[in-house]
Amino acid sequence: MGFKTGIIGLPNVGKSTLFNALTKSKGAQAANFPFCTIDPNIGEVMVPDKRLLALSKISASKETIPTKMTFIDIAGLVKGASKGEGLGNKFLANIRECDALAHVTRCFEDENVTHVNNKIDPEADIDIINTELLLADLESVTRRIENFKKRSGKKNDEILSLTFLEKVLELLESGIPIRQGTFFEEELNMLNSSQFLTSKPILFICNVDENSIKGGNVYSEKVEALAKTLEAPTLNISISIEQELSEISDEKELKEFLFEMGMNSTGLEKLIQTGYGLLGLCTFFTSGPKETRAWTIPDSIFAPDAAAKIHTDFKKGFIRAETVSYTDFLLAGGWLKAKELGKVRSEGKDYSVKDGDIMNFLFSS
Ligand SMILES: Nc1nc2c(ncn2[C@@H]2O[C@H](COP(=O)(O)OP(=O)(O)O)[C@@H](O)[C@H]2O)c(=O)[nH]1
Ligand SMILES: [Mg+2]
Repeated sequence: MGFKTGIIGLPNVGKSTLFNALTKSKGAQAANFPFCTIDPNIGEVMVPDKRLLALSKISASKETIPTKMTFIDIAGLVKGASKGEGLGNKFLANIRECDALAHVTRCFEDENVTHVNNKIDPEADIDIINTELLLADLESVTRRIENFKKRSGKKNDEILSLTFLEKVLELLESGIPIRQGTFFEEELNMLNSSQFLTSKPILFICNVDENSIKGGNVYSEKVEALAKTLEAPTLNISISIEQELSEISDEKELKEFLFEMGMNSTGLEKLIQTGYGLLGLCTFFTSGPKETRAWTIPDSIFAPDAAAKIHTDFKKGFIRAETVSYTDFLLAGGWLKAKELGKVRSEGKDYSVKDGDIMNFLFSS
């Protein structure tokens, strides 16, 4: 499964419609009724990347395989979720499994679509959800601290230190999401294994009316200001337009539609780009006559770890990696010419992979 982004927000803000548009799946029910998505819906989306087709053409590959991102449509959180309101605990458990969160806020007016609190006020909406996530973390950290203290004196196999937990507690008690705390490297490792909700990277999606995709509107401006204080990026997307876009299969028609709407790219592309940046991800490629394929990895990991994405044996028996940059590969017109021109580097275990690298791993089995 690819990197998992959970779509969260209050009921009726457009989460399932967005999910459907993203995955073109009819699975998530889009209906004007809070709680229509009882079970989380999981969908995989191919990551659009223009470089992939160009490489595939050069290598005359039989197959072209994009990398994927996973989206999860999480049912609407309501006030009191941390206390089990609505389907509280279940929603929170679904959020816990995600790598990042896309928080959808309602920034469009439409009297036919009910707002759970009867007022379009995205700041208040965000506050409701943030509070629930903070409360859930607060409860979890308090429980962990209690357990920690109970066990003291006995065999201690805790991965998380008490100092770390108390630091987290202090942040949460001041109403600060964990992601905004400052942590030492050791603590960052603890953070990664602790599965708190407010430590996950988050971006805000302003679901705006179709006239506000470019410039935003009064509501999205408020979200943007609030997101700044939370150090999180925002995206203006018109989900109803995305729904229309998702039904167009002809590429030329899609381009014309985008042009008419004054858009440079679809919301999906914007979401994936921002998600990639937020999560610190990049893409490397493998390319040959059999297939050209894109692989998602965390930014600048070492070559053997990138190799492990393809197969664990590639990492175990890693010898070196023939590596060429995307531009050099393109200019040379393939592996052979790139080698002749001396553009193919032989990289070892300490090489940190760059976005766009084309790699051929040599390994002993
Ligand atoms: N006008 C308008 N309606 C929308 C938009 N996005 C979703 N809706 C409508 O809002 C209602 C709730 O949408 P849904 O995706 O089920 O919301 P969820 O509860 O957040 O999953 C449905 O009737 C949608 O058709 C939008 O961008 N504009
Ligand atoms: Mg829904």
